[in-house]
Amino acid sequence: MANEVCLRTLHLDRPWLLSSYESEGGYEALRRILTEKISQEDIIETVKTSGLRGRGGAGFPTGLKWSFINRSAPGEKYIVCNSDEGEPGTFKDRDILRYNPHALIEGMIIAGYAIGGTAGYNYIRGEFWEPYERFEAALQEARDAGLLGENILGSGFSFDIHAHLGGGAYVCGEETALLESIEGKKGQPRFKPPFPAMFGLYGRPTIINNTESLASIPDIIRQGGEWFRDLGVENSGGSKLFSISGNINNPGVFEIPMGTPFSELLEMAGGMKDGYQLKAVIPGGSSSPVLPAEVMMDLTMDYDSIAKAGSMLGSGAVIVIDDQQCMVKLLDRISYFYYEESCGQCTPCREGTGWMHRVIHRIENGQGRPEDMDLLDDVTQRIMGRTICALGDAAAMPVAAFIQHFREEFQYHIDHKKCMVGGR
Ligand code: L3W
Ligand code: SF4
Repeated sequence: MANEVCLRTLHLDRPWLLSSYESEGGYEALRRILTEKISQEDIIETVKTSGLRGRGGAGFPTGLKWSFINRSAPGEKYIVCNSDEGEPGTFKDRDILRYNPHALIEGMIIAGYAIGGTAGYNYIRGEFWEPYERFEAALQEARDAGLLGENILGSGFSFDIHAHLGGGAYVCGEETALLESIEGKKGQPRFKPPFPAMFGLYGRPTIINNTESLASIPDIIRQGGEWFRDLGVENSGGSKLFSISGNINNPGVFEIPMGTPFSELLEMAGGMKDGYQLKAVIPGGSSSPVLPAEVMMDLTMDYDSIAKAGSMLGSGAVIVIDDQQCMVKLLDRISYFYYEESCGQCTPCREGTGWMHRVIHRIENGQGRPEDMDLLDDVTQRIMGRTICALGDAAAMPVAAFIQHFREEFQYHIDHKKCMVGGR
């Protein structure tokens, strides 16, 4: 379909095969680059024009990131793909690996060519057995067809890709922890700067992009930067995968143009389940601030619209919450996740995630104390902006937002030792 980029082979029988991908224009971009000897500058410029922003959560402009690499520096330079999809609510990248792995492979080869790279690594979440096997099989198909490895299509350009199964920790999705993990070390984030573009894998210049970002590259080159940019809206180019879950009839992954109204996405997902009313939405994965229904229903699904409302588009993981849900119980679950996944390297995150979880858990269990709301406010302030990686903020932001928008539910739990919502 016209607007589909990452999922464009999905209508085919066995969409993951090389033959399926090639029937939809696959590897045309790479062939054109190598036969017409398109310059690295031109490729990076096209990616900049496309307005593609990093699909892993931060939304950093992809073309700009590629331009940070010193391409003329001698020695190894790497492309690393982050397929360690672990944010609660996010389940889009695994579908690219399962159903369109060649788009990612072609995107990684083009990225490697554009930065003068010598090899690529795809760090795949440890639990993703089926996606890992699909990706490995696709790598072999590409090698057998002369599209990957030594002297690609006789062009003189050589580039191979290695798949690496992750170690099972959420924090390994943080780009520098991921590099440590590939290097065989404990997956703990590094201080930044230096950014990976200067000091990355094995200390070499490295570009790390999300699976969806890299899988979008072939179509951007094939159909043009303007074509991709114009699918979306200002400051949010292209179409985007949204994984939508929660109290809806038809949870799943939808590829839609940036700027699509949230109300349309909700309709595509079958609307609210069992006739209950929409109460709140977490728009970009569990770390993004929750928004009340009345705010969310007026928003469009793009970076600026969600940011102006005080949240983040993040990785496009939309969690829909109906009016039967207890926000205290939900936050209890979310805060436990970040407490469990903190790597323990810095004190505000290691201690603060435990404090937040214990306080929320006792409120949920009818043992809240009158001072607990102030205590939670205080702890979130002491974490945000004071940690090595974004996990600290990711843990604190939901707590601050749940309290900001649903304070009365927390207060009711403390005052009455029970929930004000019926629950199911
Ligand atoms: C060179 C500079 N490079 C920035 C690069 C940097 C990175 C990218 C963005 O966090 C977010 C987080 C989660 N020279 C540079 C530079 N870069 N300045 O640009 O950097 P940053 O630090 O803004 O973000 P990050 O560390 O990549 C990611 C949020 O995403 N999130 C996470 C979702 C998790 C998943 C998942 O499990 N798949 O998506 C959701 O919202 O909270 O804010 O490459 O090196 N001057
Ligand atoms: Fe580790 Fe948390 Fe510090 Fe990140 S913020 S380095 S996860 S302790």
